[in-house]
Amino acid sequence: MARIMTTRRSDSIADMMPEALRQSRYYMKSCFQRYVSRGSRLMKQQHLLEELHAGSSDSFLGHVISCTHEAVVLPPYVALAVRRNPGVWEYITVHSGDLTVQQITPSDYLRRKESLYDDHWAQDDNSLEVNLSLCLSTPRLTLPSSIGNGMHLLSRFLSSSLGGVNKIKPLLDYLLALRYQNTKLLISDTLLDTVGKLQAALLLAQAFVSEQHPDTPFQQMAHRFHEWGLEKGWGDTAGACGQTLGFLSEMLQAPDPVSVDRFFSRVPSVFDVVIFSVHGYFGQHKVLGMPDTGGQVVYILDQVRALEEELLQRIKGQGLTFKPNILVVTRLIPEAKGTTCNVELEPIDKTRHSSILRVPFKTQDGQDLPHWVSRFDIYPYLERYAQDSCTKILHILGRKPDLVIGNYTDGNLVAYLVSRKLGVTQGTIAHALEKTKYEDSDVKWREMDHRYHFSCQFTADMIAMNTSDFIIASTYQEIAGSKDKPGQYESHYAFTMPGLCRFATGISVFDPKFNIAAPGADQSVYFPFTLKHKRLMGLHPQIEELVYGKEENDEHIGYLQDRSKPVIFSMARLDKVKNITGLVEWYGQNKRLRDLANLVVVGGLLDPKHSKDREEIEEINEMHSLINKYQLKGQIRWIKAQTDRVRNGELYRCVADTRGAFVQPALYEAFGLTVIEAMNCGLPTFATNQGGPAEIIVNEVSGFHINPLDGKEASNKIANFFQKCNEDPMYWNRMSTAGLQRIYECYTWQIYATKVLNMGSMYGFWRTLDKQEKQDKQHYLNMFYNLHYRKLANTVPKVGEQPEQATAAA
Ligand code: UDP
Ligand code: LCN
Repeated sequence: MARIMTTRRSDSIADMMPEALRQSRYYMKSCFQRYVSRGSRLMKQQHLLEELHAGSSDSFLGHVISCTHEAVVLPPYVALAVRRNPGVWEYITVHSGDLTVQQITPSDYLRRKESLYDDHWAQDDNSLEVNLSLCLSTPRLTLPSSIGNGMHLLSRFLSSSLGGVNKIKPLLDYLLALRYQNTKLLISDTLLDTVGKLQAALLLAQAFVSEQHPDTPFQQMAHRFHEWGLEKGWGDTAGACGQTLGFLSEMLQAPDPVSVDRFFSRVPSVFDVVIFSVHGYFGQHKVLGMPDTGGQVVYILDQVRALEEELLQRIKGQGLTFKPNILVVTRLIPEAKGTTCNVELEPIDKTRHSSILRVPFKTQDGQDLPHWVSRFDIYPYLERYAQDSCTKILHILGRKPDLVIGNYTDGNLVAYLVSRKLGVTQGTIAHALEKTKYEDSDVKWREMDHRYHFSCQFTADMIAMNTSDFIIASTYQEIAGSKDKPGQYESHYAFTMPGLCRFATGISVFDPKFNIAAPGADQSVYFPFTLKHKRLMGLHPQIEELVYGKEENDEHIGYLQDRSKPVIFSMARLDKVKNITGLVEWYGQNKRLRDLANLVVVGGLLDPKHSKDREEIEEINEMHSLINKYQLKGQIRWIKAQTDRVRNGELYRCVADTRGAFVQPALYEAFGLTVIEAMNCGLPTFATNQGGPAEIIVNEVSGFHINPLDGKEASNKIANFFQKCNEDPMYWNRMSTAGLQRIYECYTWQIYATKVLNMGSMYGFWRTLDKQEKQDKQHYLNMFYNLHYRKLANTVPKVGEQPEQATAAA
């Protein structure tokens, strides 16, 4: 049997194949003959592995197939899409008869794939193919391990590209343009119009501030600064000014990544931020549990608070007195169902300068669209929405925002349109990209389009990802997956929608625009159960009734017979992907677990007649049938979706009081806010190994990973934990503390806000470099928007103009 050949990243599979063939020609031939024996088809990795000869798994062929994501079989050829590392793809064809191997381009591979679905289109030389890897001077990350750390590369790249007096001119131009309304910041555009003059002024000012007491307020030095052509914004004290002046001097003299980083974290360039979360219901009360809302609403409200806090600190530190403004722009829904979603402007709780701005969708005859519209159906409204919201934003802010951030496909498309119109920095957040949620949703787009309009959605995603100056991801896996599974963004590298468009290059995860900034949980709501003085004892009678009451009604069903047992807790929307029914089934089937702990789940509605969401209705019915099937009453309490976050925070803590655990059993979770909420409360947490939680939790250190596809193993893992806690009571405490430690190190909103504002500043400068090339790419994308996307959006029926129907799957 052949050994696995050791491979380096630079080795291509095609180059190594001849040697592998020499080693095991017989096995390879029989394997490829099996692949082609059933005619043309698309084979996924699992099928490829199944048909691999049993003895070949540790051969070179076994290695190649284990890295092959999928294969297009077109006898006598088999085309393989091989992924040997996150983000690194190679496409090859193997002739099943003579075993010749050839490397092919992504475009060739996609054409072959298309021919399985729409041969006519695949053969058409003029079918629409786009290649979005257009900015050739943009540096690229090289190592898969650096993916998601774009700012790091950028500061290195900037430090090398700004070296030398001639090359520093773009930085001078950028500084000359810095202003807030009529106030010029940092340097005067009349006095310091050359690099030499700027350097001289910096030297004078540095010498001057070094003689002052570090606490001397800027106001006392302002007139001297002004004489040298230096304006406000360097710092609030002599000490702070000295540092900023020093960082800039270092950059002008011999830039290095550290001074670049430091300088851009000080530049007064971001004051007003607009965040788009279009589809709604977006509000602060009673909206969680409405169709399409969930983590995104929670995330944005917390994000805004953290950004405002950080902006206030920065502005103060810069010695300025301007007020920041953050606007969350969403849809105004006249039929607001008891929420405030029909209110135009709503201040955001716990902030001083942030508001929700709601702008209505317009019907064809210019009326406000009254109904809620599913996020899958809103494309025809977005362009007009972008125009209308842009007008409102300018009116409210009285100036252009400095940064526009989109959320989800609709928000990102609107962010593209608005930032393009205003010429400001654009940031993108996806939370979840739908393409990876639905298998083969690209090649089978036609089958799903009437329901999901993926033709619009994926096109909009490609436009926004490519126009955006930076992309904020919550985890590495969101960008580039794991060793075995491609990431959400990575799956947009090369894909095709036969009959519509071939994205020969969509987006590369090695682009330095990708950055990981993980969210946190509001620590004033989700704090450790041990902080007795902060605990909300007044809520305990309500929580007691919710969890331990015996009454069964529309709010809760089931009851807990033995309250001495610890509680296994889970909370999520009642979607299939959240797999709450899976957890109930695992629990039902595991007697040991049932003996050790009670189960409390919060989610959805309890009566299928009260729900309008197809998926939720199915899940509600499934919950009832599982409770009956496994006779769970006495051991389970199922509580309907809870919208009071403050009480939910106390609920997590009350579960911790029972020395219980939180379980997040999702089939896939993009990030998983509940995971960090539970960990913030000191509740040991078991979470899915599919998606973000796998990264949040270090398995067996700060919590546990569970495989949602192996309920038996998962439920045994949970049972083992409770058994171990019985044997060693300190074990529970150790896991609780380790979870908290992980949160404080990596998952706080403060860390997030610092990173995001640094991105706003650094990418804001970056977009001014190599302007011509970037503009060319923008023009290409604008044309794509105009000629392609718009046509697609116009074909989507304006369902919002008819009465509301049951929503598509979430
Ligand atoms: N949530 C809630 N009540 C519920 C279910 C969920 O308040 O009945 C909150 C939960 O605390 C979390 C958010 O909704 O803050 C869900 O975010 P997550 O990332 O877990 O999932 P998503 O719904 O975004 O997919
Ligand atoms: C959307 C999701 O599906 C969750 O996984 C995330 O936690 C949430 O947004 C916030 O990012």
